[in-house]
Amino acid sequence: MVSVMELNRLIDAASSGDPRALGRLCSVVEQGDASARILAAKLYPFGGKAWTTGITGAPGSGKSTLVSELVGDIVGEGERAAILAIDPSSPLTGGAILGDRIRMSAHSGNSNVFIRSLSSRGHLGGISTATPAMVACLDGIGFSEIFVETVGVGQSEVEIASSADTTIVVVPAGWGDAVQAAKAGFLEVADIFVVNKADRDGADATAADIDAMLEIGPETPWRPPVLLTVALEGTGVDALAAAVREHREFLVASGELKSRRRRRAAHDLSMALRGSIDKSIDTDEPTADLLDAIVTRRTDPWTAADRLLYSR
Ligand SMILES: Nc1nc2c(ncn2[C@@H]2O[C@H](COP(=O)(O)OP(=O)(O)OP(=O)(O)O)[C@@H](O)[C@H]2O)c(=O)[nH]1
Ligand SMILES: [Mg+2]
Repeated sequence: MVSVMELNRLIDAASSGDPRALGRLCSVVEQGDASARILAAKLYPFGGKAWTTGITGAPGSGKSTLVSELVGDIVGEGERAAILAIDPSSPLTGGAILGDRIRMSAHSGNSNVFIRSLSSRGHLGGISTATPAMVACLDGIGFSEIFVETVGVGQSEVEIASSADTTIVVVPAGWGDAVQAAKAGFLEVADIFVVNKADRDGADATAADIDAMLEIGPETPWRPPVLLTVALEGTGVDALAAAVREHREFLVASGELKSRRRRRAAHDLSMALRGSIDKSIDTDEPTADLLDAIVTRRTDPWTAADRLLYSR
């Protein structure tokens, strides 16, 4: 437990740019105990201003390299950006490697970029349960741009889309299997497609493949652009930054942002509910009685769930 006084001190320090205080706040969020609740209640009213960009794609497709380039192009003068890397392929060094890249990247004011890696800890979606809370915390502290990088496996791309305003799907050049893409669910979630490693063979063919898939898909008010980049050299990153801005303008002008944010509220509420329920099943006395009742068939799990939910 972190005392309320200490939380207040950390919030003040983090708001004025102290990265160590911010790191400690993130640890509080990650632990998810009573202090995390207090912190969320304090910061949530100040949020809602940050733009959250999700970057997903196959392992090694160049997501981190791309983000480190993109951050410099998107973040304006005096603004602060945060990068959350969920399950980087190397849990211990992933954040550090990304940090080195950011420092190396010529145009990013590194003191304005905060980087944190997060573990999904076996959560089904592949995205950390702490992610929405972490985004809310950074938003409330005053970060104007938040990037969430996650490896696209199974359901994680769907999850990231629920947490982001703009979702970028990164596909490496030469990745030609259209059916695979459709299966992976990338098509549904992408606001912007990036074919990275365009210095390699097959980039145009991959882009054409994606274009063809979009063509046969349902007509939507926003047609995801398919962009080519060489993240390693920063090529095409300015066009990507422009596309993110354009998508943002589209969401605002069409009113789609409101419905997206509402969907996100529903998603976050559902995650919070599930989190609370899981915790109460682990720890609560009344639940122990219910479990006995289920095992001895005096009740069934569904009736017990209703009782648990509606008796509070
Ligand atoms: N040839 C080439 N290599 C690239 C390009 N972009 C990134 N790479 C390389 O691809 C490798 C993976 O890059 P990362 O940025 O770590 O990829 P990632 O998608 O973040 O990887 P994970 O987080 O492990 O899934 C690194 O060795 C990069 O240097 C590019 O445009 N061209
Ligand atoms: Mg990465």
